[in-house]
Amino acid sequence: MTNSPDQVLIPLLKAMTTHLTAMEEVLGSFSRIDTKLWQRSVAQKVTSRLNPNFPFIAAICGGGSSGKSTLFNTLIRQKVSPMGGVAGLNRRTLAAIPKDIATNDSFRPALEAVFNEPLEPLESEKALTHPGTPLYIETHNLPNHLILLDTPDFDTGANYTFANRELAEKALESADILIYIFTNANYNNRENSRFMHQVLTTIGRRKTFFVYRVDPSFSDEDVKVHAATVAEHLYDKNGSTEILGVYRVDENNRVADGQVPMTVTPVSPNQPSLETALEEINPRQVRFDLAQTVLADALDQAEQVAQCAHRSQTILDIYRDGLKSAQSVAAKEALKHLPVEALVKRFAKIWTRSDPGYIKMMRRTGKVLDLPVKGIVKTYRWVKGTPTPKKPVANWETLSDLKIEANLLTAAATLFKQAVSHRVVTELPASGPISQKMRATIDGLTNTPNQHCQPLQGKMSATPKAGQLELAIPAHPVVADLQEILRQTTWKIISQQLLEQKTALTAINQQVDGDLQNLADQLRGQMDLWHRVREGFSAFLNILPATAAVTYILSTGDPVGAVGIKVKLASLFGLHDLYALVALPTTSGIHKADRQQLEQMLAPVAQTWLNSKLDEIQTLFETEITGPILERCQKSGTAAKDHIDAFEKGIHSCRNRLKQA
Ligand SMILES: Nc1nc2c(ncn2[C@@H]2O[C@H](COP(=O)(O)OP(=O)(O)O)[C@@H](O)[C@H]2O)c(=O)[nH]1
Ligand SMILES: [Mg+2]
Repeated sequence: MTNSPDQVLIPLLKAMTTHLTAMEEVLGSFSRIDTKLWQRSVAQKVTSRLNPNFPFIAAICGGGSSGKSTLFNTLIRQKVSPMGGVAGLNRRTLAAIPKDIATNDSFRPALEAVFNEPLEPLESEKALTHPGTPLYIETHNLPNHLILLDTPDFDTGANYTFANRELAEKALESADILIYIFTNANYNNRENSRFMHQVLTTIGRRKTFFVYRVDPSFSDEDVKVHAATVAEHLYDKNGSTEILGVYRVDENNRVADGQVPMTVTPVSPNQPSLETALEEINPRQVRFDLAQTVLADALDQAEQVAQCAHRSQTILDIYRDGLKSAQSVAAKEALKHLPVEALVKRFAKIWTRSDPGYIKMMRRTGKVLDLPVKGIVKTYRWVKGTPTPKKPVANWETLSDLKIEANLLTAAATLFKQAVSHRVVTELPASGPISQKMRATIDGLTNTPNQHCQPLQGKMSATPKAGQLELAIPAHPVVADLQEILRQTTWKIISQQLLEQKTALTAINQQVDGDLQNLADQLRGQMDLWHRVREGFSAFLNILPATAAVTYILSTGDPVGAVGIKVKLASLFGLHDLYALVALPTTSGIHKADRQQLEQMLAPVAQTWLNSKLDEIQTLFETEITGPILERCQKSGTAAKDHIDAFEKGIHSCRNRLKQA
């Protein structure tokens, strides 16, 4: 046994509505499509109505004083709705409900879902002249499946302030078919046609009866010609198929005086009266047609909405990557002047601790112990072209301390600015796979703007320049509140907290100590490689590792990669100077092969050291500056993705179901 369409479609559409709400909660407004209208339309025109026994709703609509209330009273054969007087008299929808339906409690929730509002009985005629929720009366004079609505004028109000428009719109949205009544004065009114066009065709196409109130001198042909014009305005080209029948009401002063009801006459031969036509409507057929067109339109729109949600989520991802990249760049800047010297000293200490006895003895003579560091400093200054200060050891320690502070704060301030800015501007090495992916994504977003989606909040670009990829990425609206909180946080507090962490940052941590120890062991283990080196070897050993480490680290100019961190051997000094530095203390003592060996051995330890420092600095930056924003990006992105996926699955399943129907 197959499920009926409602058993499948209703839960699917309900779930889609929930996911759509969640998507907008997570990502903010990402689409220009009116998603509230979408949800309302789906609820009113599809989910509430798939019950085959649900009553059929026909709404009388039209401009002010065209005779809506008079027609309503005529069709229910009761004088209930106030007629005449000033235009815009009716401020509420009045529903005439067959007694059977009105007294059947099971229809009430469904009816209220269709109106999207509670439905109260009409107590006095006056109530209709105040705006408010729809009212109803019970009647015996309508076919028992039909509910008839008298709706507020949609065109009253001066200077295009249509006071009733919203009220009318709601009432018309709830109807299965419309009975459009117009006069010779307003049948060609552009604004009225535009409004009706929108109501009838925005989501799904609804069919209409035309009632034309004319001077008795008009021929039926005149009426038909004018009706065709109206049909064309309302439905574009193939409007005639949507018109269920054209009727005329001839002007009659006795009607105006309230003495007799309207006489509604068909304009084509063999055409049933309006009452009969209404009675003969097959609600299930009309509703099925409507549900099909509504669903087809709603699913097309849903697809656009999903695309926009994807877009928004992609922009969020890219923004997060951009901010992370900016953070890496900042960490690298902060690291630029971290005390490489401390690392070198530490290595020298570890090295000498494991010296064989005879070398220890040599050291105790006091000749070489401090030499490495002094030598390095001198060499460094020599290479950089700075004069050697009188007391180098004491001075550079303090100097570099200040430098660390300055660099850390400068880098943090740069990152802070990026984090609160309406867009993040950063760069990545152009060649990596991440850069290529980012560039493709950004190009994709900027080259194919989607008119249904909210436009970007600022300029987005990926520009290759001198081996780098320059990125400009607008901040995603989901972090706006966090950016504001960050803006309110004083920089003074952030900088103080950063500086408190500084000592911990510069201290050589245990992991690096272990690495240095390993390096020392390795060097010792491979000393036979150097056995060809001359007599001065032992002295050279004191200098070599420290010098080489400094050289190596100084020469790795760009340790920061896009998302991960990588050390690359781009020389600060150039390869020539690197060798000059290594070779300087022992000009004749080291061979090319040994140098390469040395470089290979030093690379991992230098890398470990840099990585651990970069990690620490990035952690510090995240704690003090970017953490909440990055976390929001991550969480919102993941949550959005789940809802978008579920929403898209819903579209797919509904389409399958429609195909089977
Ligand atoms: N002369 C004439 N007046 C009519 C006819 N039908 C309605 N009217 C008048 O037109 C005015 C507006 O009618 P009403 O039903 O209140 O229009 P509504 O604003 O569209 O609801 C009232 O004064 C009616 O009496 C008609 O057939 N002939
Ligand atoms: Mg009226």
